[in-house]
Amino acid sequence: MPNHSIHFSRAICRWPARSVAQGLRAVDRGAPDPDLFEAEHMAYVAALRDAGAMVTLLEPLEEHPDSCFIEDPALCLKGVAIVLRPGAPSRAGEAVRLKPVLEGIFPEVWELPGRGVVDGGDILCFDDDVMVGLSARTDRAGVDALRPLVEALGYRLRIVETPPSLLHFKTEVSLLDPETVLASRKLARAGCLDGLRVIETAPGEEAAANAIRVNDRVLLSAGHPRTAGRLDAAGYKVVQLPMTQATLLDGGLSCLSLRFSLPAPGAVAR
Ligand code: CIR
Repeated sequence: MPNHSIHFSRAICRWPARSVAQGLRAVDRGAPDPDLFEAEHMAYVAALRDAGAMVTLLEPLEEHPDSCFIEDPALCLKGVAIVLRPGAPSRAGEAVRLKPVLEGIFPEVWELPGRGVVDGGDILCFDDDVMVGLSARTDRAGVDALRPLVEALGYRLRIVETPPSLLHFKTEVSLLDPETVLASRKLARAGCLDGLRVIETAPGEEAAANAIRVNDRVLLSAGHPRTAGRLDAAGYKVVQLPMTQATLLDGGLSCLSLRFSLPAPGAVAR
């Protein structure tokens, strides 16, 4: 189905644990406030529902402070959920807890073989291509193990280098439509987006690049008015959401959900 990289009928989110205040961060700019985190997360879930996705909201996992960043332990493609191996040791258990949930939703659940690591935050999916950024959380062994799985689903896999200053590849790039990405100038100039139409975030608004296209709209983190203006001028319907608390943990819009569609029962998705 064309445009399946931007059309989603379902999403899975995980309610932030109270322990989210102890979540990982590269630079400590203060701990997130669990109450405010919850409020922002509720607005995010509501926005996914408004966009037409049926959201499955999972219980919080107190023993995993970063577990609301549910994009990292799995990859959902064409009716298959692939359980990944997150690169941060403290997050390994998230994949273990997520697997049975995915088995209850997806007709097929696969596991990343081997010992390499891959975070979903490093995977940018197009209609026919999957771009994976090597990073501190995603290593060559992990991508080598992932490649045959995504190729079996009909995708080409392309490896790119995530600039070392970024946690994940998608920290500063997101899909706007199957030919267009929103990216920071740093990523746009790194060469890995050559061949794509790129809309750059406005200077000083790099965090806006962690956005998500969901059906007819782009969900964008609030407080980036010039980037919102650029998207608006390019014809995208923009919905702005507060992300002040996830940002304190190096997170953003894409990491807070797994977005996918399921084949109709009995249909072959690929
Ligand atoms: C972490 O460092 O793993 C979390 N504090 C943030 C994860 C953000 N995930 C993402 O961008 N995909």
